[in-house]
Amino acid sequence: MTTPTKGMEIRLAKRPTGWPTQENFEIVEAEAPRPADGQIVVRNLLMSVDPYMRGRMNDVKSYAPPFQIGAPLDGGAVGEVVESTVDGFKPGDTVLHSLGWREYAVLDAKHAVKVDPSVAPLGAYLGVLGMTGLTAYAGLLEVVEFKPGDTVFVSAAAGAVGSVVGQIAKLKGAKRVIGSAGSAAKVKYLLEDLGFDAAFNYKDGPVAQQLADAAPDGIEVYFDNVGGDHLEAALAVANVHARMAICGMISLYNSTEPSAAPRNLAEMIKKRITLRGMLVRDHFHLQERFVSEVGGWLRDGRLRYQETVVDGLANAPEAFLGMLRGENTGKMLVKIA
Ligand code: NAP
Ligand code: FER
Repeated sequence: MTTPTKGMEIRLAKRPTGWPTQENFEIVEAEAPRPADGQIVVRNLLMSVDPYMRGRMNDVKSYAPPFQIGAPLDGGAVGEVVESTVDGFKPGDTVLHSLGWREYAVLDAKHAVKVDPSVAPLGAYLGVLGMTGLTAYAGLLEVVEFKPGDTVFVSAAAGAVGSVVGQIAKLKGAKRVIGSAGSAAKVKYLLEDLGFDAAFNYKDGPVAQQLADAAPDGIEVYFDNVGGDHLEAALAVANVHARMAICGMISLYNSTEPSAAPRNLAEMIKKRITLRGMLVRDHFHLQERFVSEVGGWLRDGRLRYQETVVDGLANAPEAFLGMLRGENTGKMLVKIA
């Protein structure tokens, strides 16, 4: 294929306050730069939309730099190499990289990882066998040091991270796995397809009451994807020496007011609870073990995953907003080509 000179890209048009809308994005046809020495040109096929991207729309210093107004957004993507100046990468190779939100990416080959589309479908490299899967694996095994016999509660349980957390906990001998999610269909999915022992729709009533009903003997582990009232409820039902992975707090990402909950952090003292914040980047040393173990469960059909795929780069903002609203089950992806 000849290298195109133009491609569509999604740029940040203006920064949101509260919930973002389509107005915060613009789709533009851009001139594709020529690859310099050491670079490759990639035709993107599939990209990820992730909760952390909401934080990057704000102009604040964090673990990832803010997106710049007038510049394309970026994030995980897989695509096909169409031009290469580098030994070891050739047209036709499939690569994982971090320049999504555009049709064509030009990047240093050292920032691309070759993946094999015959080993796993492309979406798996962005989800269950990629960043969100590793987050689940590392959070459960390294951050809260899961032990067989633990009762585990996970929030956003039908999402990319949560669905893997719950299944790994079951596979590794949890006494009981409890999930919360935002719809009856997701609750059914957790119970009937993913093997959770209990699940509830957090929109049906106070989380504290629903969790107390689902965890009559308390919990040893909470994997927090949501924060706020979910964290408060987990602290309330926690057993002595409970451990909590603070992975995400999506209930706060679009709020303009600080959250009132959790109002019961003093439970930490009474019960000697450990709360540990985590970033997946600190756990890349687990990559090989993770791919081997989770890959094995996938092959054996013991671990399942779902994806929600939105078609077309132009619909990427809508996919991102939909993910924030809970329209995904499993990993939310955008098919670019
Ligand atoms: P995801 O769970 O696949 O998608 C986000 C989900 O969050 C939505 O589907 C929605 O499901 C739920 N949600 C949205 N607003 C909510 C609210 N107010 N209360 C409760 N649930 C809400 O996304 P993911 O990529 O797997 O990420 C899950 C969490 O992990 C996020 O907090 C993310 O920031 C975090 N994360 C952290 C790391 C790290 O290194 N620390 C890495 C990856 C992800 P419902 O229908 O259930 O509401
Ligand atoms: C998320 C996805 C990734 C997130 C954090 C990360 C808190 C962190 C990645 C890293 O280690 O850089 O949704 O939310």
